[in-house]
Amino acid sequence: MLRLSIICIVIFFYVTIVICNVEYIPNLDKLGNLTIKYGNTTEIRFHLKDPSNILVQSQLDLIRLEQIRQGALLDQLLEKFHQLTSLEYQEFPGSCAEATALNRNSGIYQIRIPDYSLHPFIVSCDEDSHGGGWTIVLHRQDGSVDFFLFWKQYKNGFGNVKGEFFIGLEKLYAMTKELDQELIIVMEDVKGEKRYAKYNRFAIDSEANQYALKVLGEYSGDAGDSLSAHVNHKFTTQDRDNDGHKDNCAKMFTGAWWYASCHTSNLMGKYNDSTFGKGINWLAFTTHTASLKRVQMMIRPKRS
Ligand SMILES: [Ca+2]
Repeated sequence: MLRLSIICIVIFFYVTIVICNVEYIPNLDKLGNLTIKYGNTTEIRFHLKDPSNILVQSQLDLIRLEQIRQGALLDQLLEKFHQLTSLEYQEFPGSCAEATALNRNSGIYQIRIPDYSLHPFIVSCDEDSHGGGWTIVLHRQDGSVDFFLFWKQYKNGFGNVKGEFFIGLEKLYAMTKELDQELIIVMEDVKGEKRYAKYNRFAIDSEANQYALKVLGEYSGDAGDSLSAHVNHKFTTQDRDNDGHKDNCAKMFTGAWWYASCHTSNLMGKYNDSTFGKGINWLAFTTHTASLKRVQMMIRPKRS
């Protein structure tokens, strides 16, 4: 119909122009406006209201709707992509028990504690002692790392995860806050005798409460209980005195610990020092005048 109208109009003007012998220039734009010029000055415009215009319009509307739908789909895909590539949505085990669940091998793993950070951190896992699944939080074995350090180091952790290290109070707080944990301390004295002390619950408080030793469960083992005397005591370092003694126990005994006034255990004491109370002591096993050759303090989510 549109074409027919255009043809009729063009024929009409062609005949008129041939008869009248004048020049013309016809032009049809996309909106259906037909413009015809006579010579240089006269111009006539037509708007072709044809049902086919409505058809074109509806087709344009469909295309626009499809563009909106595809735009929304693209937004969804982009959001999914950002999720998959952001740390927040990546999968990491939350403990050594999870990390080693399949291969059951001791070693270095990455775990993430969301309460601590979205970024994972590396830990040393022990699958060989007392049923495995242990995250090592403290390891002493050769005196290669100086443990007579300050609050900041004890808060953040220090040392070498493949050698001697302390995991850090902030991580320890997050780990023991997130899940009920049990604690084991495995020790070896200078003669090579091995003993352990196990507690069926363990949790420390936040920095606001000086990382106090908040929860310590029932003891079992063969090393004797030399930690219960420290329950409810805050952590003390040489630069942060939170203990019950008039002086600073960390300074007096070259370590850092949940000192009362002062200690029945001193696992951050000076390596290989047999001076009274200054070495790596576990009173019920070493007394105050012998230092452990090797000690590992480890936690794992409590098994029901
Ligand atoms: Ca004090």
